[in-house]
Amino acid sequence: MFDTVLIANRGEIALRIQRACHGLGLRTVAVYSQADQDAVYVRQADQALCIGPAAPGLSYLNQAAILFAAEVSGAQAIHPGYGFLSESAAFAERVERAGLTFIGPSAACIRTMGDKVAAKRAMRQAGVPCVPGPDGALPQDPAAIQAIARDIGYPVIVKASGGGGGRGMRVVQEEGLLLDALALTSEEARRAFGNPEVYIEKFLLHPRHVEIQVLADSHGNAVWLGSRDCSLQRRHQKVLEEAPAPGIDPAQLARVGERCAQACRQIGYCGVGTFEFLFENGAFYFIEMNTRLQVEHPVTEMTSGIDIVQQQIRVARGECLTLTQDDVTCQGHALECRINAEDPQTFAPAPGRITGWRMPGGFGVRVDSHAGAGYRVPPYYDSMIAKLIVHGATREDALARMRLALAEMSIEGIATNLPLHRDILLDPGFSQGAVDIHHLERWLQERQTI
Ligand code: MV4
Repeated sequence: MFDTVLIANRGEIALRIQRACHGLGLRTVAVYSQADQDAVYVRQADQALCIGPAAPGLSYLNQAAILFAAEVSGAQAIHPGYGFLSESAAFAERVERAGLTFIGPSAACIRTMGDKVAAKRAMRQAGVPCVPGPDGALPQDPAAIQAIARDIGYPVIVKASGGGGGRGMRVVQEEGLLLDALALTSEEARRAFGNPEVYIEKFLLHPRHVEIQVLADSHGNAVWLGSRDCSLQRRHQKVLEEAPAPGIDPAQLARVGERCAQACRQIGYCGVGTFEFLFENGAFYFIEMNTRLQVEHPVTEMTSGIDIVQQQIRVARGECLTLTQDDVTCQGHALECRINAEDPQTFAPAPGRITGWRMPGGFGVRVDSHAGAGYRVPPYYDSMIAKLIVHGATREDALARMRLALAEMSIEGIATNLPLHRDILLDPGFSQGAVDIHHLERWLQERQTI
């Protein structure tokens, strides 16, 4: 049991986690780099320790420095947030070995899900529907490999087992290109991830990215908290997310959600997690599981009424889930715009000092941000400076609320993608709902040429 949590992250999520801790009566220890010493969550923490210079490798990724900070501050638990060390099985293991609580699943679960072949095998065994393709090692014999791909049907996609999130993939259109693509992807994967293993799947041409949020305790209980649609992305960076995924039969969603919860029970998963699916022609295909709290968790909080971060901390303390699946309902619709310090045309990062900051508000409007007037956006990290989240009774209500909130919101001194979000909210295609993963890039292309 712990009463002090070290927050091994920065930015909006460090503040979000700190609020959850304080809400539970827990003390917080902020660790920060020299670039973040004036941040609001550092000032509001019960204790704060500098762990190194701005470069992430020397601070937020510096495992020894973070463990030392836990030791000197007396923190008994470490929350990794997202990114940085959140999906490092090695770090989770070191935290456990030091006698501390890693606020996340076991190192073993992180390791299994980090290996995409092992993850797919585990999920298929648990009855989660997967993309067609083998989930074991590929045979040595080139002819046998070609037979597998022929069986799946072209185009196929070659993915690195150590990849994920869009890294280490190659689409293959015809048999003549298969073996070279496998060799190339494997060699790249060996260099990038230290793991040359690759696998083959059917390449889906126009899927949506639909994910399911789960929450599990250490006593074998697990619930799913609804769906999110994250199809609106550019170069594997999500831009706008929503809950629930529009236009999907609730009964079908419930069947898949229950399979996800059952899979958690089967593998002894504890904490929050996300099952990523491709959704095409009315069918779900599992691709990856994220074993961390995600950026877009607030849309699920708004539709479920559940504080996901507090729940995550409570199950890490060994508490039993107090909610059953029947307690979980989805009310209305939520949208989240990721507000980045970047050029709205070129997407180039635009760090610098914020001189003006006016946030929207009112019923059904939420802003998760650590920034404000006078804040200097450092150039060393992710460019996201705020998340604007709205909730409405219907998707149409949420869209209307988001348009007004975006009109109210103003950030001066740096470039942001606010104009991009305002334009997206005027796109009839997006407003209609259920766009595929290529929609945003297609729309940006068309907008360019007009
Ligand atoms: C795919 C796919 C089509 N077919 N797998 C990209 C990120 C990684 N999580 C998996 N990705 C994809 N896997 C099969 N079998 C298309 C993508 C993909 C994608 C997926 C989700 C969100 C955006 C995407 C953008 C391009 C490609």
